[in-house]
Amino acid sequence: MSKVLIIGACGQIGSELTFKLREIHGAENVIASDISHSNLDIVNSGIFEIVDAQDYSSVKTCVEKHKIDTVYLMAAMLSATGEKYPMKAWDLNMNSLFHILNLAKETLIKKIFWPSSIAVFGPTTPRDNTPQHTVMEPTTVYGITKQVGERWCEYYYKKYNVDVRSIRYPGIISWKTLPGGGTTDYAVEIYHKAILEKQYQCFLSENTKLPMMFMDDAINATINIMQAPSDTITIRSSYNLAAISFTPRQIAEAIKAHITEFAISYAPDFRQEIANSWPRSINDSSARTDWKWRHTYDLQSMTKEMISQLKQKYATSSEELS
Ligand code: AKB
Repeated sequence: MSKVLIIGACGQIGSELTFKLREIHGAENVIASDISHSNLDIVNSGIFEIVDAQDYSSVKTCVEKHKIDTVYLMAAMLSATGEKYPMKAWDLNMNSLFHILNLAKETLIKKIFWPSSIAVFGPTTPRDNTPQHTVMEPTTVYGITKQVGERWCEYYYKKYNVDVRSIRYPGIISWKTLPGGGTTDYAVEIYHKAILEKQYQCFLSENTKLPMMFMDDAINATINIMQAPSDTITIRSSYNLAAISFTPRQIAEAIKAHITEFAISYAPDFRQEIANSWPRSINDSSARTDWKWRHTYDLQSMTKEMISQLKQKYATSSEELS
């Protein structure tokens, strides 16, 4: 039976991944960890450890204590926060990856999932139907760490036979846990504000098109690539992954179909430049061929689900979006 550790389990993707992995492997075989108890749903619903992803001995102690063989490294500083704290982003994103790669090199763990991002691409990359292999000159610190991380993943696979698997996540949209510090965060905030205030001021301009995905699809992709036989994983840097692409204006229109009074306004800030440097749509044919990736949600079905889940959530809690 596999013993799984999720590092960064309190975050937006880490929390939903933890719930799914507990379903698959059994709660007793899945250890959630983070640097603090910031998500009580995760902390109180299974085994939880405080782990500092930047501290090798903290990670190693947890791996040894629970006889972990598989690690999902979900801790990272995202694009917008990374521009405010460049060195912190570099340290967190790179140190945490090296610790896990080295634990696998030393055969303490067998398998790694490490997320990359569409942020590996930059302004010189073809922006539509962006190929798997293309020009990559990222201009954000986050994008640089993800691009460098991809190179190291491939290096450890080729040189030390480390079984590391990765996908380049687009913006991920979910209703359970808020994202923190990304450029695509607007596409989550907009739903909360639509329900609470019937209006939203977007920090990107109305026609800024970016690749996005509903959380359920992102979790399925993550589980699928980890369950795929090793010889089907032909890319050991990171796979392009796509579902939908839309602009702030298009998501606002989709919301208006459910909340007719909803109004959007635009006040682009420093995140606009980041978004302008990223692809508008992604070619993910390698993932679709190699490990049979398929997405389920489009903009309309995702919007329906987001609105219905958030309406229930706010009806039963006093939670408010800060
Ligand atoms: C971000 O906006 O920084 C992230 C990402 C696309 O990786 N959501």
